[in-house]
Amino acid sequence: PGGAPWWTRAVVYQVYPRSFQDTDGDGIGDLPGITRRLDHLGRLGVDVVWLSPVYRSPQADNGYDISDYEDVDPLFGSLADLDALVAGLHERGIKLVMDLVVNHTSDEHPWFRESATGPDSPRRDWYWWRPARPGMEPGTPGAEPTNWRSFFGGSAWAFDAASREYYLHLFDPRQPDLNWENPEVREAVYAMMRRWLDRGVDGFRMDVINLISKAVAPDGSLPDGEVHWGAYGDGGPHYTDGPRVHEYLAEMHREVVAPYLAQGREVLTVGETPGVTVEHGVRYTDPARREVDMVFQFEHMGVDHGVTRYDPRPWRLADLKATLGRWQAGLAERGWNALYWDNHDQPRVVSRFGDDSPEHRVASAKALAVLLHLHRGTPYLYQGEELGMTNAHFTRIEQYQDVESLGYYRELTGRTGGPRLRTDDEMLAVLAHASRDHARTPVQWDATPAAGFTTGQPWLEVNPNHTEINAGAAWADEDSVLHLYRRLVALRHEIPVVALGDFRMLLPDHDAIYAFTRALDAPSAADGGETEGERGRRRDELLVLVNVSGSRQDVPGEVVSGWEDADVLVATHGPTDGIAPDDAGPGSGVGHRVLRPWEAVVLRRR
Ligand code: ISL
Repeated sequence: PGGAPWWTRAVVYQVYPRSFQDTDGDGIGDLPGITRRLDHLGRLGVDVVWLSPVYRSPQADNGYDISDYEDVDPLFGSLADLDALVAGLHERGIKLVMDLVVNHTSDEHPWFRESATGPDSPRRDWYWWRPARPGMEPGTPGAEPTNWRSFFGGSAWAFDAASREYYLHLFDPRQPDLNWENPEVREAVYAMMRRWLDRGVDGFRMDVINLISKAVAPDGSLPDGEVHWGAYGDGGPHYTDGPRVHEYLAEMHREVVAPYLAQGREVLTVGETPGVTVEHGVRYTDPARREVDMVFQFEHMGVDHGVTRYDPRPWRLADLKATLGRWQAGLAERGWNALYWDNHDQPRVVSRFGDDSPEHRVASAKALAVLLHLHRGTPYLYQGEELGMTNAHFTRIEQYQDVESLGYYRELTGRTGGPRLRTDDEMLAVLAHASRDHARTPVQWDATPAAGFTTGQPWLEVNPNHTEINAGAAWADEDSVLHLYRRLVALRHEIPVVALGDFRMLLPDHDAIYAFTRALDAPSAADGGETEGERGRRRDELLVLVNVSGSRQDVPGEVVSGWEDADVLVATHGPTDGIAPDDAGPGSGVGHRVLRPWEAVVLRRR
């Protein structure tokens, strides 16, 4: 364990600055707001903050459309505010990881502006400009170079009337894709990254980094995708984990990260990789390949919907186990998992896989916290998750702001010219499950009218449940979701088997109990004097039992047998009841076979 990288014992906290803490009353969170709340992060004990984009941006996608990589948007403050945040974090031993959004820029970035001046521009080739489909009139329906749908609905190509060519945008038309085939583009990105590391930041979360290599033919053409629904095709197979992506990431590591590591700097790299397979996940994160430290995969985010998140379906616990288990097994020998439930793109986990009713909200948030944080990998905690914040429960389309939600709303209700696949009401019901805005409502700090987030008008409505669910109340209550998260963070720091133990899934088909073990053969260097043979016998093991349901569950006897004398490391429903049988007194040490609704128990034996 001593030799494992520092980030195997770390917990990362994601800040979405727009919704974290406002200090200037404009209703939008800012950098001084984060600095003001450092005590919250310090008490929680997290090791790293990942900051969603604060660069200059027209904010078409809340900062994921960057017009200047070198500066802070005035909306969030200044470079001096960022330096002050870094200093404040470092004083507390917390690192800062910046969001790196380089699959695309904003259409207002000078690179794109220059590229768009015409086919002769020296930067034309920095982006993906293509003529209309052969034989079709440029700018007419169906004349796009390929049939690809963008991630936000509609075509992935935008027509430029001046040059009568199209440019590729996998996301919004205001987010043109950079052409990584061009070595000048890559050099410009690497130079920018070095400047941030020189400024003192500690690494990067790399936005959609597995989409940067497109399957371009030698003649420059791109292939059509299969049409599964609606008017557009799925280009995914032609740019997800594309032909040169591993080459690019190895180059980036060599050109940017390696020299800083060689100087003794601790740098963290995490790739965001939608659609990634286990096979590629291993390749991205195998330390020997020197690409990135870990990746966010999305399979477990897919168990409750069809092809898009706007096609919700009932989910089964067995599916969640199958996917998380496969990633645990697939990256056991080589590679490393990033673990998460929430981020700024996902609905709130307590509303999604838990139960956000007053009866079960706290218990189910805790159960899901224990479940995830006892897996092997580096856990990521998204702002508000530690409070058990819930979905927004909006009822009108006007309440939504998210560019993706509104894009799908328009496409699926037939407002973009294609078929009408859903009524407005159906679409509202879908958004109530799936919108990215659920994660983006302001952090609930206290019970005052704007939840302590702002003195002004919040950019997105504050959830009315902040009168009950807020940080002030949570810190004051030892039994809160927040205090459990604080405990889970500490366990990862203190107990090597939590960070590094092997993972084994139990009861893969059970539809209510999520159970697994962790095991580590720990060297006992500290007490010294032992022979190699004795060391090998020092096995530290955990049994994790989580009731992912609102009803009592009997734990099959074979699961708890042999754990009769184990210690209780975590018990969400009280210190002893977790293992004691119903008829025994506290601490009787007899294998417990019943889990109460949403109860989670972690046992340890050595
Ligand atoms: O959320 C997803 C699957 O559940 C995917 O749609 C994917 O993660 C997402 O669209 C990619 O996200 C990242 O890049 C986008 C930006 O809008 C997101 O906020 C960012 O996290 C474009 O930069």
